[in-house]
Parts: sequence; C-alpha cells; structure tokens
Amino acid sequence: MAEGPENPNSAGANKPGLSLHVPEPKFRPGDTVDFGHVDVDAPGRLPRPDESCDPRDLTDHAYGLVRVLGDDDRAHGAWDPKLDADTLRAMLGHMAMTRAFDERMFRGQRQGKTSFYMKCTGEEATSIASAMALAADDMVFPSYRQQGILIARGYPMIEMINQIYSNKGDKLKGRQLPIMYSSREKSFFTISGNLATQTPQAVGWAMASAIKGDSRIAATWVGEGSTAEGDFHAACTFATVYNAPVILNIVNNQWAISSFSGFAGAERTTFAARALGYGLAGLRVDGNDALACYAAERWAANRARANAGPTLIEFFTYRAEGHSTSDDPAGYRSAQERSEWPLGDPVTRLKNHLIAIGEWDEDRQAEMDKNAAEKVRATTKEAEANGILGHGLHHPFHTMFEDVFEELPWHLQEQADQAIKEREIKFPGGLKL
Ligand SMILES: Cc1ncc(C[n+]2csc(CCOP(=O)(O)OP(=O)(O)O)c2C)c(N)n1
Ligand SMILES: [Mg+2]
Repeated sequence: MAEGPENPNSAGANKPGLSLHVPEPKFRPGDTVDFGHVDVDAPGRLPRPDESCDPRDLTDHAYGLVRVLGDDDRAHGAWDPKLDADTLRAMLGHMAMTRAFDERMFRGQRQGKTSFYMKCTGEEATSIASAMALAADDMVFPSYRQQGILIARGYPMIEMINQIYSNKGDKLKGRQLPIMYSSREKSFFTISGNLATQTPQAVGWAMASAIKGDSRIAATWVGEGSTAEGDFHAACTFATVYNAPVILNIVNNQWAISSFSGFAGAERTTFAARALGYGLAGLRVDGNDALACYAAERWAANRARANAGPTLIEFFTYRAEGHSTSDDPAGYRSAQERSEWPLGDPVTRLKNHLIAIGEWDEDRQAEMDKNAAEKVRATTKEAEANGILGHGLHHPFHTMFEDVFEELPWHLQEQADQAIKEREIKFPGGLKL
C-alpha cells in the first residue's frame, strides 16, 4: 500500500502519538512509605482445595494470599498445617541459625575474609519452611538466596564457610563465586549465577525422575526479577506439557538489585497468576508466614507426588536488606519500606506464635539466639584455619586447569605453565603455588 495521508494505516495525520509506560517504584529514598495499596488477605480466608484439583479452581489463590498466622499470633483456617511444637521449634531454630549465619558472614566480608556475601534476611521462611515440607531426598534447584535449605537439611556449616572463603577446605576448589554451594548428598543442585537457569533444569530433572519411575520430586526457587528470563517460561511450558512432578517457587521479595518488581510485570498481575496461562496450579502465599509457606509447599509436593501436576508458588515477601555485599539500597529505595512492610518479620511471627500457644518464651528465644551465634562463631574460627581470602591457603593455582579432561591437553598445559610463570613475576617469592 502506498505511503501518505490517503493510507489510513500510515503514521501521522490525526492519530494520537504512541507512548510507552516505563515502570517507576512507588517510593524512592527519603519518601514516606504507605503500603495501603498492598492487599493483605485475612488469615484463613482462602479454602484449601484438594491437591488433585483443576488449576482453574485456584484463581482466587493466584490473586489472593494464602495466610495462616493472624495478628493474634494464632493459626487460622484450612491451610493450618497443624505442626507439632517440636517441629515448630526446629523451624524457628533453623531460621535463627540462618540469621546468625548471615550476620557473621556479612561481617566477614566487611573484614575482608571473603569477597562476596548475600543475606536472606526477612525471607527465611520461604526457604526453610518450604524445604521442611519436602522429603529430604527431593531434589532442590535453588537460587543464591536459599542458604536456609542447606541449614534445614543439616549440611555441615563448616563446608558452607570453607566455600565462602574459597580456602583449601572448599570442596568446590574456589571455582564458584562465594555462596554458590553444591551438595549431592543433600540433593542440593549446584547454584548458578546465571539467573533462572535452574528452572528448566529442575523441570528436566523432574521429568527424568518420572521417566525412571522414581518417587522423588524436584523443587526450584527463583527470584521474581528472574522470572522475566526466557528460561523461566520454557520451564513453565515443559512442566505443564509433561505434567512434571515439580514445584516452581517464585520468591517475590519485590526487588531485583535496584530494579523493582514492576520491571518483571508486577504492576499488571501477580506472579502466581502466571500459572493460569500455563494451566499450572498457582498459589500466592504470605512469604513471611512460616506456617503458610510450609502448608503451600506440602500441598504442592503432595500434588506432584500423586502425579496430579506441577505447581507454581509465589511467596510474597520483602528483601529487608541489600541485594548483596556489593549493594547499597539507600541509593534507590526508601529506608522506611522495611519497617512499614505489612507482613512483618518471619522469625518474629513464628516466635510469637509459639509463645501464644504456650510452647516458647523470650528466655528460651534468647538462649536459642545465643547458641546460634556461638555455633557460627566457633565454626567460623574452625574454617579460618583452612584460610581466608588473600592468605594463600587456597587450592593450588594449577588446579583451575584440572578435573575437566582426564588428561590435560597440551594447550591447557601451556596456559597453566604461562599463568604460573606470570604469577611468580607478580608475586615474587610470595604465594606458594
Ligand atoms: C542472566 C543474568 N542476568 C543478570 C544477572 C545479574 N543479576 C544478578 S542478581 C540480579 C537480580 C535478581 O533479582 P531477583 O530475581 O528478584 O532475585 P533476588 O536477588 O531478589 O533474590 C541480577 C539482575 C545475572 N546474574 N544473570
Ligand atoms: Mg527479587
């Protein structure tokens, strides 16, 4: 068709100019924060459908919020997992330990003992309570903020610290960025820094488990920002097409470093509602309510184990601290957000619940916190004997060329020799390599 005013489809004459919407967070540094726009469901409002239900029966669950713990610190409604007091105390213990661990490792980075650390403050329930709802040998494909899973699964803390320090005790030989753990024994898949790659891997693993007639399911955790990656959508497609026994957990802590969740689509709909379009079961859950996190994950695990289908869970939470030790959130968001966040703190809420049901008190909490800090302190000391950043007690330099080929090919041998020579020039008589 010809260009020009005679063509009704051409640009120009009498047509409104198109405009693009660029999301902008509600609050910037210095702003007063009001979370009045955040819909917070009453605890116990949503029913708990049968695990084998049609995903279409979960529309309310994808837009609402599954909550159990009320402002009265009591458990409410059909999603109450009715855990015994010992299990609740164990859950609180893992959460307290994770918080103590994060505090110490963060300080260790500031002291120059490691180059990098990431805390999960405020998000502990999304990994710990959910991991406790799985079987110990279900395969997990976490992101970098689920250290709570390793703590809940009893992974030795010394191994975590050795990895963070990249020292001679580090089983991964310093080849992974600090905190990118891996444990075959704990069915904990190697963490990758390439966002969202773990999601199709989890689905693929779950498909293989089903093909083999195994009974183990897979679960993955991914940040809300990372759901904008194509990998996440490929994962959803494969999961729904093959009815893979998998749980896709989205941790919506509302920030992706300095980008707010709007850039991943949060202004338009909920992350749980993504499930509807794929025909996946979708649940949106109060991520700071440990009982709700446990109940939702158990529901999804039961569904997967019964071959009733995959589930996508959105844990609605808030990243209480910086993205990592390389980040300063004061530069891009209001400091008031943390205190104004309406869903509170997951550790405090679980503690208050245990107190409300007469199974805990402040003295025991203080003792628990003290013991956690002491265990972390002692283990840190033990790990430091294996070396910290820059003290030369790491794996020998040439090991970076090993473990790929059975025999080192000549060109890599050449590169290794050259690298070692350069290092000797740079640090004459210094580091033993
Ligand atoms: C493919 C890819 N793109 C970008 C990055 C850089 N990056 C690392 S973490 C991060 C933010 C991720 O945010 P989110 O998914 O919300 O997870 P959170 O950190 O909040 O747990 C970005 C952009 C990366 N590691 N990989
Ligand atoms: Mg995030």
